[in-house]
Amino acid sequence: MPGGESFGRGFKSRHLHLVDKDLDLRDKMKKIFAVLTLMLIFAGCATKGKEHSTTGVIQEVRNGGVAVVISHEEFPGFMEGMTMAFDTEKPSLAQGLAAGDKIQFTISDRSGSWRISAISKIK
Ligand SMILES: [Cu+2]
Repeated sequence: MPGGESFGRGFKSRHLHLVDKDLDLRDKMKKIFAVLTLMLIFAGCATKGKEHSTTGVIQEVRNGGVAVVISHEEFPGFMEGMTMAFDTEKPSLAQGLAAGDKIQFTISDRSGSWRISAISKIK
């Protein structure tokens, strides 16, 4: 039937159009995902929340406690485990601490930079 054929063609071309749009959208999503991934890599540490605590091992105490390099466990929902340097709010916080010490510590957001606000030895 002629009517049926034209209905069939119409449906087919409309269907192909939808598939094209899907591919286009998937392509855009891939690009957006790639950009987001790069942003996360460059950001390194996200800045959500005001305080995070975890445990770690001191690798180095720098400048009499101005900064401490810590091999830290994950900050749940904030930062994966890694070795990195943290500034302290005050050098006295790191008093008595040395490389190899196991610690529990807290970092606090101080106008955009994360600093150690509490740190103590654990066994
Ligand atoms: Cu880190």
